[in-house]
Amino acid sequence: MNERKPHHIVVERDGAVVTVHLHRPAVRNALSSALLDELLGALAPLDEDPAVGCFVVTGSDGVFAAGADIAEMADRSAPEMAQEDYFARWEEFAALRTPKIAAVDGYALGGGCELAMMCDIVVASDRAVFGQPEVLLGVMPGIGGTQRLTRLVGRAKAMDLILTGRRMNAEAAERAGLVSRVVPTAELAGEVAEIAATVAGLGRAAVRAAREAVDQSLEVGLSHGLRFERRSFHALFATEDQKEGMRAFLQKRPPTFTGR
Ligand code: CO8
Repeated sequence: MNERKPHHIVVERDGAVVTVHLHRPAVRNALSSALLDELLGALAPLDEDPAVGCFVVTGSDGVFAAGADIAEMADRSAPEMAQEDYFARWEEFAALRTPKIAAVDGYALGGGCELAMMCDIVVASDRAVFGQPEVLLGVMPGIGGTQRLTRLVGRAKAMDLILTGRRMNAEAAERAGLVSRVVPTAELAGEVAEIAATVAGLGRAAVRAAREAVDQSLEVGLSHGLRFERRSFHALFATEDQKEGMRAFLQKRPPTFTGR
């Protein structure tokens, strides 16, 4: 765990919502190993904190992230990359159970696009730009691009984007199913804060179980997925929030969720 104050990210907490700004403006927020260490160092403990209900990941200075750090990788050998299992730890970010919202303004290229896809909800500004340009560097996506993008937008669009390295604007990304909402740039932070506050105000167990079940749909066949969903649904009847949510509805009052 990184004990030093992070300097590649800025972390802010507003009640139950934790926002991480990627902050390496000189290199367009390139995702280095040090940045990943800081991100996991900040978020992993908060993932266990019952008072935290949503993470927001965003960029800074009009850029989300221009991908993995090319300078860090350029001179590595294949054995070094394999030995280190370079960037395997990004899966630890994907596996955080707290819902994650990506607020994407500007470039989300390569690892930046892959990072957005590791989040549960992606909201983009109208000037956001997505792409997997790795082929232009003589490599290929390595943090989930060939897998997640294909599952999210289908083989035709994934192949087109990954084999040409072309960029896709926010509107096209929304049409393709990569992004759930596009808003004017000036409204991005406000819109995301509203979504994050909504998610964070709901029953923690229900929200976590629901996001896990949705992600199961990318992993397993329908009958297994349906069984997984049903078992998770049954288990929520062990929570006080289920009793509160349903009773509040019947008593025609707003629910007060406690996370228990
Ligand atoms: N890594 C390192 N440095 C970067 C990166 C990056 N990804 N992107 C930009 N920079 C640096 C530039 O080198 C430049 O540095 P300097 O000022 O010292 O010259 C500085 O940031 C500013 O960049 P530009 O002048 O290019 O800025 P522009 O605003 O003109 O352009 C772009 C912004 C369009 C984002 C442009 O910088 C760009 O195309 N960047 C590269 C995008 C890219 O190819 N991303 C893919 C990276 S590879 C990847 O993500 C694959 C992951 C696979 C990991 C596999 C692990 C197993």
